[in-house]
Amino acid sequence: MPKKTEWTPNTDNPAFTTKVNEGISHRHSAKKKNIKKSGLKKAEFYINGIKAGNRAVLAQAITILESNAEKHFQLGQEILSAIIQYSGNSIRIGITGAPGAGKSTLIDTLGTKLSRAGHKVAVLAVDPSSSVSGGSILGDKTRMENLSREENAFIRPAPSGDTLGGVARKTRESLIACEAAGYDIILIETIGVGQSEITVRSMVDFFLLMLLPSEGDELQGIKKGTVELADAILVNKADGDNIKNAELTKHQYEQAVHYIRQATKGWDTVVALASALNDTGIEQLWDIVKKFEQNTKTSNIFYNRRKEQQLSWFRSLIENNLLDAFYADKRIKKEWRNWEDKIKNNEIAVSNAANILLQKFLGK
Ligand SMILES: Nc1nc2c(ncn2[C@@H]2O[C@H](COP(=O)(O)OP(=O)(O)OP(=O)(O)O)[C@@H](O)[C@H]2O)c(=O)[nH]1
Ligand SMILES: [Mg+2]
Repeated sequence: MPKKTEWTPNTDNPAFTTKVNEGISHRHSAKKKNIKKSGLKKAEFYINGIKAGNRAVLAQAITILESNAEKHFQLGQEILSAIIQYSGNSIRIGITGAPGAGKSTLIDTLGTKLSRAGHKVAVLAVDPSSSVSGGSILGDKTRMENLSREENAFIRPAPSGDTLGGVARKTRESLIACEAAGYDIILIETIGVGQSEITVRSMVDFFLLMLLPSEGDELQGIKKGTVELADAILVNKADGDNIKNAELTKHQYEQAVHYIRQATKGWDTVVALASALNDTGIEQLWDIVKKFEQNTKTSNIFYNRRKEQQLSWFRSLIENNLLDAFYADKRIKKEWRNWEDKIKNNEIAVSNAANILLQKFLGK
């Protein structure tokens, strides 16, 4: 059982309008946990609930989408097929940065402002470490006290107990469900380790990299590749004694971005300062996002990127499913050892063995 987040009350409290649902940590566990209580309903129930913007039903639907059980998969696909036409009407923003850079604090401050301004804000998380630890790190550490009390907000911790590929599928499908429920701003938090930032970049319109103020001129443990994914770089914690270093860091990155490829054609990466804690620079950050949206919509890059993202998702699903099917194939499983031995002993050319097995799989 995942640890309770620090900010959730011990007892049900109507003041907390956003309930954090547990992720699913094991195969089929959805059946045992969240879903069983209320029993599975027909697809109509979830479809209507989502269309009506019912947060509790949205959360249940996402639990179904996150489940790996076959019967949930069928139900999930039925729900998705019906709501997909209502999705897409949002700006999708990815936020990455080193642990402790202030991503959650920024989401709390920015999200609260946007909710109060009448937007519907959904927060999702992609946490690659969850597949290793079995627990949702972002979920446990999520401390969005203010945003969690907003009626216009929906916060969902990272799905756990899966590969990054699995987490990515679930996040994409959750995103569609949130949009269909009327959320017009989607914020996706991810720790900038491994491949997760590339995965998140592939599902968002705007990508933000958060940095800490630093004295050195080194690129603070962030891979150069990550800087190249960013539409904006925010040096956070520009407050108190940090202000000078924050300005220094901003200057260094302003120089650095001249030498890297634009993450989005026609848009120069912006470097800005903020204090998520003290709420400075947050409105300016939102202005940058709005300007980006306007520019890329005018140039059609916004829409073209989304189409391209859909297609690459499609391709990666086909590739992953083919791989899974291949390794799950009974005939292949039975002979696998044998072929491995032959290859190790140089009894057959690797390409020949691969070819024979593939032909077998394809039933030729
Ligand atoms: N001084 C200062 N502290 C901040 C600011 N933003 C966040 N913090 C603090 O930095 C710590 C980490 O903040 P989080 O928002 O949890 O950082 P995070 O990037 O989400 O961290 P992970 O999810 O663990 O990767 C907390 O103690 C925050 O209160 C800021 O603008 N100024
Ligand atoms: Mg966080």
